[in-house]
Amino acid sequence: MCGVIMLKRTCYSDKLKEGEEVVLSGWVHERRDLGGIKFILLRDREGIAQITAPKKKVSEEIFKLIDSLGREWIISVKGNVKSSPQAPNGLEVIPQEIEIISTAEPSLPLDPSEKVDADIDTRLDNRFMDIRKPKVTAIFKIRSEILRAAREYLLSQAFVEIQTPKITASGTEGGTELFPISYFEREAFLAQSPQLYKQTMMATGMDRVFEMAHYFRAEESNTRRHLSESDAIDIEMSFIENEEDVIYILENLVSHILNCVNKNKKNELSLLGIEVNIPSTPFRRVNYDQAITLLQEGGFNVRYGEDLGTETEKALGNIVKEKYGDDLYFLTKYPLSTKPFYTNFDGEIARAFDLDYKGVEISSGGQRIHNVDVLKTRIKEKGLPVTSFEAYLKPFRFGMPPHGGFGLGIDRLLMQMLNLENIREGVLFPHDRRRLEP
Ligand code: AMO
Repeated sequence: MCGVIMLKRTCYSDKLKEGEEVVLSGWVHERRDLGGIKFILLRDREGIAQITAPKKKVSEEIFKLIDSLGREWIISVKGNVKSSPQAPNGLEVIPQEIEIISTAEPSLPLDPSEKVDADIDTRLDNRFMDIRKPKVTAIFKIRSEILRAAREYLLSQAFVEIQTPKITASGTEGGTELFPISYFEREAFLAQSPQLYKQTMMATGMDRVFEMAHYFRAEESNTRRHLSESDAIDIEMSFIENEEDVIYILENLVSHILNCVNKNKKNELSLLGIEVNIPSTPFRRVNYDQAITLLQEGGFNVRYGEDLGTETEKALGNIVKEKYGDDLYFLTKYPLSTKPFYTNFDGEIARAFDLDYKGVEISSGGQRIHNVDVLKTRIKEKGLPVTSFEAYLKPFRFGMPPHGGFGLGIDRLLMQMLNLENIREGVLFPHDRRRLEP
């Protein structure tokens, strides 16, 4: 009868123990027929198990049923675990019962056994099947560990997890990359970042907050590191002396994340052939002037006052790696003109920073302006309408402590940690200018 499972899974494929009776459930990864002996490679979330059916040891019914199985059918297998030096992990299952749970059409949209490569568009068009590949599953298990480790660290530092609206009345990060939506009789926007809300939280006395945030940005260009929807770990903290207090949290957060991934996701890293270099803290600081000098000395045509573009960032990453051996470094003391209106400053220098990982910006943050008059002036100087920031400005009039924070892009951190060619590889269902489905 449809929907009733007779054999209930007892364990995943990585938990087999010799002599035990088990039920495994998963996808038919491969099937081999050597005449007197048949094999099924059964894949589940944790790996691949070999089901071995010697004609002499299994029932005739099972021996025949194996012939009918197609690739990517879902089956459950009840059987005994035996040692077998040729099998994965040295163990195999001799089947007593096999239940067919679901069939699959014979012509697969891509090859989940990873023998035939597919281009990124084919992979993303068929993401449900792409994620069946053990290496792709490994990426998302590592992603989950990043989030777990981040929460662990931030909670240990007295941060409180919050959630803020994703439909907003105004932009925060420059106004050019907003998605307008129709909101009853008014125009509204999808949130580019929790920036204004997390700052508002500093006026509530909550002191230290973080959000696993979702950003919406109408990125015009179709690059390997930009998405229309992305995720970030956003924090905001009060009573700071300057941006160094924020940098301290960020470097220790990233260091904790890398350590946890290294310790807790060994199998996934080894499947992907990745070794994560654990940086020592404090991370290197490269100030903006030094960065420009290093780039100019390296023959790059950059001028003081410019924000660094993708190519110059990458070049700087190579220079820093070569000169100092560092993958992770802060870029500090940017010219104020390159930073958003809420950034605090000393003269023309912003109290802001970026964190770069192997030549890609993975985070930016800084100390914010907490004086309401200065803030209004900066909004005007940036050519933004003060009227649309009234709700944001109000808390600044009734007791706002000095504060700062950062946004750490999870997709970019994962991409750089695992040397992924494209940010989309580390996102379940990436959306960009061209892609809205799946
Ligand atoms: P920023 O705009 O630099 O700063 O964003 C912070 C980090 O988020 C990631 N990121 C993205 N990742 C993929 N695709 C995108 N389109 C995208 N946009 C941003 C990057 C980036 O470093 N409010 C500030 C943060 C703060 O100061 O607290 C902000 O949003 O890794």
